[in-house]
Amino acid sequence: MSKFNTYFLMKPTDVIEYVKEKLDLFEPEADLDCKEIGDGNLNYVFRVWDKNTNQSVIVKQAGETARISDDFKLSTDRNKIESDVLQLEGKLAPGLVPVVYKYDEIMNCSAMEDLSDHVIMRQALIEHKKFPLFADHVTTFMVNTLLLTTDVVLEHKEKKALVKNYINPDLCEITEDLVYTEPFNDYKGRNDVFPPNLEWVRRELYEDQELRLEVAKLKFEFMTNAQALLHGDLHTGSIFIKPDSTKVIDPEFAFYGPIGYDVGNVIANLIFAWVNADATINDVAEREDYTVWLEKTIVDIVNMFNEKFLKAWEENVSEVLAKEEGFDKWYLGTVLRDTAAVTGLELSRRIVGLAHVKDITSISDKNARLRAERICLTAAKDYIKKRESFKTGEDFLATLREAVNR
Ligand code: SR1
Ligand code: MG
Repeated sequence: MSKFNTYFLMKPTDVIEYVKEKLDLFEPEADLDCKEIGDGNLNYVFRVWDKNTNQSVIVKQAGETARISDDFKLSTDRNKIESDVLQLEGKLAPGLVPVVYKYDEIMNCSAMEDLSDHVIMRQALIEHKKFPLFADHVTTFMVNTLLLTTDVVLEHKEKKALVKNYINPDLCEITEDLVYTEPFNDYKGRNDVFPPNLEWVRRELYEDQELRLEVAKLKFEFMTNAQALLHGDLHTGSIFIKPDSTKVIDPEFAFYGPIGYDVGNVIANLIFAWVNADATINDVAEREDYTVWLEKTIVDIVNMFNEKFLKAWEENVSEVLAKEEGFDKWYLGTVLRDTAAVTGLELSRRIVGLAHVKDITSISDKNARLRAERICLTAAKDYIKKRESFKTGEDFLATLREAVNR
């Protein structure tokens, strides 16, 4: 009887056996090796390769708790959500996600295309690499996967069936707590603030009553606005990249929520790259060159998103009332408002909350890190409080610039 008929958390040697028994990918004479390469907060990621041919595959397995902390008990079927969503996204945005070969509902694992010729975008940005096609690729991904899963495009019963299918309560609870609640109200005592910034964070976030009220409104919008099938965790650690190719991975947080949640995550994580470059590149010309590229990328993403969204709207909308003149621009306006708010939420939670980003934590000089954190948090407050005023890429950049100069 196969040992893979009952769930257990695999080690690399088990994964080699698993691949031989369950996947029809390698020749019988293949000499397989395996390494666990995951660096995310939740799952285990194994790379398996044939030492003779270098042919390879990724096996990703979900454990019963989060890798980052046993505090989070999570349903292991998040891996099913991930592989189903990757397959749907592959149809909506061809070439922009990895190919899934198999999902195994007993072992709660999936096998997918190995993207080892790409690199994780967060690390590449920390190494100051540029990706001129990223803005184009990521905006195509977002417009296609988001607008095309809304009920302005889909037949309403089909959309409602998707909402039901992608109800994802465990992972939504993580986002509700870690993104919306705890950075502004540390009621679980899980926040992890850089000690020299503690007093500033207490005054500027925890004690800002106006900010807390706005975030409360946003949390309930996040929980109730079933607008589109989100990726749900679209930060630069969820993107594999090389100069001519972008692949979005890890949609295990997918559920029906506000479109701006994905777009805001992308913008915030480019701002993390910006403050990292500002803090760590000593040569003035080099620093200017890299930060200007990041600024242009932020501006391009918002502006390209706007253009592609309106074009895709014209080509795909089926709902009769959505064709009323002016409704497209009104709807896009609400998406940009939510994008600004989420930019601010993601900037806050990655600095104050439990799950940090390396762009900030790798800044070794204390004062430089303090400055980087305060730029992000100062901008974050404006993105949240003034969210109605963001329409263009230039608007998003202006708020970052103001925070730098304050
Ligand atoms: C307990 S999980 C913490 C964070 O890691 C994931 O990548 C999500 O961003 C989540 O909020
Ligand atoms: Mg992830």
